[in-house]
Amino acid sequence: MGIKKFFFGKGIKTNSVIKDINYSDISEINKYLDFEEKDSLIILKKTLAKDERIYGLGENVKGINKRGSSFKSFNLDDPVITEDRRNLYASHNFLIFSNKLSVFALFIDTPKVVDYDLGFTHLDRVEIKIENGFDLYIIESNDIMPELEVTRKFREIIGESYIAPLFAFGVAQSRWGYKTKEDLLDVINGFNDKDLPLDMLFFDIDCLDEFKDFTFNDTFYKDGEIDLSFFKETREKGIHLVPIVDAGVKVKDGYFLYDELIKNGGAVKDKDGKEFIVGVWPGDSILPDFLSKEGHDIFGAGYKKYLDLGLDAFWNDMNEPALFYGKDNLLSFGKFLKNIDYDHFDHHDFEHVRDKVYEMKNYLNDYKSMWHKYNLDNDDRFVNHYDVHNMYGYMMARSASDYFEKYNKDNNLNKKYLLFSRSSMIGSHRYAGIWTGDNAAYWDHLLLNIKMMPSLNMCGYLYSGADIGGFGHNSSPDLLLRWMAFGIFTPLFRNHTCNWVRPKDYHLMDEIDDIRNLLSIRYLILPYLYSEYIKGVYNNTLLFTPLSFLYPDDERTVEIEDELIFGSSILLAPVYKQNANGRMVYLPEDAIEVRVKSANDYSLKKLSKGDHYIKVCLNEVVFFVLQGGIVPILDIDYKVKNIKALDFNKIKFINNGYKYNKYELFYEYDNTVKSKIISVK
Ligand code: MIG
Repeated sequence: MGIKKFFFGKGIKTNSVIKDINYSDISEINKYLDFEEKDSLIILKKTLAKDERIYGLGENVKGINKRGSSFKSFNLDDPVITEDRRNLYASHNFLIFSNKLSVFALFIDTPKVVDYDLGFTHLDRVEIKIENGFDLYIIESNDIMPELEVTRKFREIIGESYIAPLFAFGVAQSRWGYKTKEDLLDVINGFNDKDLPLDMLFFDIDCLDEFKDFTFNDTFYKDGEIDLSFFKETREKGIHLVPIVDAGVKVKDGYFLYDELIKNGGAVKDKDGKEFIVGVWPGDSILPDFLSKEGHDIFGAGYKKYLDLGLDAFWNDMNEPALFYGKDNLLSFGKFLKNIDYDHFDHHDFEHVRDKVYEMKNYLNDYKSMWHKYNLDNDDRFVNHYDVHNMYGYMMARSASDYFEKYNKDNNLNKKYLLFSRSSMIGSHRYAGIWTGDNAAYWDHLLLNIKMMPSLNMCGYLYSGADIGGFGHNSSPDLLLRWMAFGIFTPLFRNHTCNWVRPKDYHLMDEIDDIRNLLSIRYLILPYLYSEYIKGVYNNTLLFTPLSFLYPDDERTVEIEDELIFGSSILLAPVYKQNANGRMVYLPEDAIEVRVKSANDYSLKKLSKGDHYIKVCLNEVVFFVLQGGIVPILDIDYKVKNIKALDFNKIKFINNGYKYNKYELFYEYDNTVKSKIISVK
């Protein structure tokens, strides 16, 4: 099988890997790595060859090749995503070392902190520090495409990736700032007036009642009852409403979720067994203990409120978990403020206050003061939060997913649900997709989105995407259009914006014709996208593959990080620079350039292997179909007369063997939907 597992002390059960593999003798590790034990740490060491590249690590900044940087696994809510950030919202401890003579992959199976120095301190040296108590997997390959092979083997042992329903590949509009039912109706009507298609409309925390999970504020009520007609009519228009579900649960007697969690001991506790109170959006809150059977069951069942209304799509937020404050810490800060001698308030006092305020958020000592009862398919066992930190969002997704299964069973349904999360750890890829958190309206973050996709795929996250146009900061129309032109290819294609920046909802933009045409291109590519996605899930392949993985003999491809192979037949080379009218594209083989202006306006052109300057207007999408490639496109007469532009029921995806083969497609249309095929012989 080419997979070896090594024991480094009894760790915490993560269920990241679902295949049983016997331990190898520790001496066998020397072929790949040196290691040293120091205090409570294991330090893995490796010398890097001159040509060695390091791939993987899922959700992180920097390139596809991670060499030369340092990273850390510790899920963190921090929206300031700069080049030097070492950890984002997720921890994906899978990495590939690749040089001419050897390729192997590592997976460090732990929910604890991992510290990576990948040629950062010394250009040719790797040091990985891991808290003792974990399993280490080493995966080898002798294949001619070794990076793909080790990824495939890894994905085989961590289990099949989450499969999102077809509608989750539609057009998604979101903004933090929609507050009322009327706000949502404005968006729906706005899209309708502008002839824009809309498949999913997200709502954020302000639509909830006091930021409480599984509630609505009173604008969603009519005569004291929830306004069922609103939900019914939205669904009849083909729009799926997608509520946010935060991790923190408001402390409030009489709130069903709070009461149930308290009554059954399903919340995270302090060392004395009392609920640990934190501050998040609802103010004082408890954190469900998703590692406990009680927390898992109670929180999962909370979704019933939404499922009963016919809702079938959700996003999980604040599940690193994010802490604005720990209550005890806040109170002692209050005391400290009270005792200040304000008549002699000097710069020391000022700095003290400033630092205190700053460190209150996501305070390490708070994480270390929280306790879980890990009794979910495990021995009844109390574990400190710090030791399981990176599992929190993963287990939140599992609690929802397990409940969806139960709900289906109880109600004799066979529904697929959309679920994606901000925080994640390998294992959660079986239950949910992810989005990449609070990016900003930076051109650099568009490039980061492009580079991050293959790394996410390697770690099992196929249903994923970034906030199109950027979440934070004011976006500009050109950035939005360029970002859309890439986002059209990502499974989650969601325009989402922060509440205190200028709105960029599609229907509010002046460039409405361009936006409409770009959205239609999403539908044009959708059968291909979904087919390739399903193939990726069943074959453990990538939806976005670095060129170097597929053209190992072409030295040029090693340094190309702004082009990707999308599915098995398409090369993408998005424009990600402001004021650029196009870009240089390297084609590793002859290809057909497909230039698309809208779903029914495109042209084809033959191009030969090599470098080309490709012009791309702001309102078009250009992609390249490779040799032997076959790309089905929807041949729709794209006049969006009503808001439901595409009837997803008319596209059926068939299981035709799930064998990796460029020519196999996974869809079929009923005869009212026409399709065309672009193929390259
Ligand atoms: O502290 O719910 O990443 O998508 O709009 C911010 C409000 C909380 C962070 C999410 C973002 C969402 C926002 N949330």
